[in-house]
Amino acid sequence: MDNIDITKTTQEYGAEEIQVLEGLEAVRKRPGMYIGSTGPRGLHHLVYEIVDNAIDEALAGYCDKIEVSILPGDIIKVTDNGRGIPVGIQTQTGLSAVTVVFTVLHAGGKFGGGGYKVSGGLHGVGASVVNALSEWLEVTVYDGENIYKQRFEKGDIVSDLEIVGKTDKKGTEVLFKSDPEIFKESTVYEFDVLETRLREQAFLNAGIHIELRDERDISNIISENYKYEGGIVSFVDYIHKKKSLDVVHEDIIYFSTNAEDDTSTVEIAMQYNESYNELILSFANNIHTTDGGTHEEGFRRALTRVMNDYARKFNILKDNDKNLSGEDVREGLTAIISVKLKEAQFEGQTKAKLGNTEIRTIVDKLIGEKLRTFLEENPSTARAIFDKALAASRAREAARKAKELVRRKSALETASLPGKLADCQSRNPEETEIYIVEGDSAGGSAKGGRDRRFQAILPLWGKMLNVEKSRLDKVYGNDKLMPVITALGSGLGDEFDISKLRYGKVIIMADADVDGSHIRTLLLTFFFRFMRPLVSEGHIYIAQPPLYRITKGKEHHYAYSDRERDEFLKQLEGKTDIQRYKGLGEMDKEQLWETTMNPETRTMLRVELEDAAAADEVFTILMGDKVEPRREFIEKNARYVQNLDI
Ligand code: TTJ
Repeated sequence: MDNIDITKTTQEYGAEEIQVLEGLEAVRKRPGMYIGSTGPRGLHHLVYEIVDNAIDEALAGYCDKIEVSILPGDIIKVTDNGRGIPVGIQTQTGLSAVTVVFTVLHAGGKFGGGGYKVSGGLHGVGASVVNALSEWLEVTVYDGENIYKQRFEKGDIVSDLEIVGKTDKKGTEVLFKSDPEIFKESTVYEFDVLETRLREQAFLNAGIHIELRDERDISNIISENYKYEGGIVSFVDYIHKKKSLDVVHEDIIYFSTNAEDDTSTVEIAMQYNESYNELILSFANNIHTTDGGTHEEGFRRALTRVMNDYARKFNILKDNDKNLSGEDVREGLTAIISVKLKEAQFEGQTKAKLGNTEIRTIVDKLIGEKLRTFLEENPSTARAIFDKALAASRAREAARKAKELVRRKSALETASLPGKLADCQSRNPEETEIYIVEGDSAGGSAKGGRDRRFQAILPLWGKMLNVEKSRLDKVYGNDKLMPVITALGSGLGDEFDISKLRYGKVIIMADADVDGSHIRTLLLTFFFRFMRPLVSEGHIYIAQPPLYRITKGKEHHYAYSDRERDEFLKQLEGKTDIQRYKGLGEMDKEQLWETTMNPETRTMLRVELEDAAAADEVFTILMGDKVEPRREFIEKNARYVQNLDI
């Protein structure tokens, strides 16, 4: 980020000349390489890239207010009250820093000034990428004297940086329109998506004021403000209030440290709630590290160690008691880990895992020293936390016994695979698939229609389990989930072992109705909580059965949405017959194969971790004990809940 590559810029340009910069051309050719996708995620990413620059200015101590507005036409405006991007001409390039920031890849970062640049979106690619992918972009700099302005189109300079007026203000304003030629799917911004991210940034950078405005409907301008003096402590509090979870102890525990050589800072906030779920959100340089990494590893390791040492020292665990497990001490824990470091290394396919090994030791040491002291100085809080962990430990022991009981029972019944499973012939997970099907009649069609060489069918029956209120011990022995667990073969929770997975693709096939979404939500929540690698490594799919069959004479078509149906109806003039499928059971085996199961012709949705997390959240709110949040959620999400109908 720090070295500005000027080799690809042309040294001279005139106001009228449209300049094509090689670097930015590459961005337009392969946008996905720079922003991940050209779908909605990439579209929103443009905003984060710009905002990150303003956050850096705030972290440097020169700006305390950032405003993000969605204007009519989905034009984005980002303003800060910082020093303003330097307007002076750089000797190396002969260009103003403003121009360099928007036209040279990986510019940004330092133009003198101390501190280190910490923020940067997932891809941390800089403002020039946003410029390249915008139909047009205008930057305005207020330097306390003059107002400077420059305009670009698709990354090309269309006007020089010019003085357009006088001012006594300081700051930077960027206005851009995402290019519909790049974002073919849509250039419409979603307020809620921006809100989540900007609020998160406000939590991670205590005291920064971010305002988000939606001015697209001028008769209904929406404005929200995010400013948290408490930083990540407020983040934990917000999560617990939003999910209306009761807390085990009132005080939110907070630790922070600065590395001796000043190359990194670590902050941790944590609090236990009465649920059975753990939520550890980790960040490196304000980027959500969804795949964890060294900061999370250090935290988990130290937490387990400190809790056990303390429990031994104060005789909470007796001599012949077993140690508390990692799962025990994290049950009901919400923790935010935020590290900021000079040279972050991001690893893995998605670059969402922190790799810096020194961070593991720093976090371990921080928790090792400060949590121990905290527990010793706050005995009543410690008591409450240990009661929770001991209850978790007992439940885990009960789960182990229940599991053994199930094992022994199934050993007696000789066949250990569930009775209703129609297994496939292949034993090679590279090619095998299991369809989890709700309902016996659909199960029948699926069994008849499948390719038995590599497709297995598991019909589900039995009572729905409320996973939200269940620990592992209830899952073992649940008649709806047990067949799924035994069929997949890869275990649960801490013992989950993906190498034992019997099918490479786990496909949920349910009706497009109320019961169908119920079972989908249940299964996704279950996989998310107890078999998370199955989700994160992309093994879970959702089958897409058609909604309609349209027949005209001997010709027939399947439509998977109302829009597709209407298109077919337009195409096929004359007398047509429409059949609406209310459920999978209405399709015969040939139809089910052709439309939904044949790998050559079917479409499936691959579930991403975010989808499963969303299902999990829906579950928490809708199945939890509290009435008020449930009502609120239903009012806010009426459309979604109509389909869900829990
Ligand atoms: C760099 O060091 C000298 C003084 O100015 C510093 C700087 O670049 N500040 C700065 C950049 N403040 N705000 C920005 C900025 C704001 C937005 C909204 C977008 C971009 C690309 C930069």
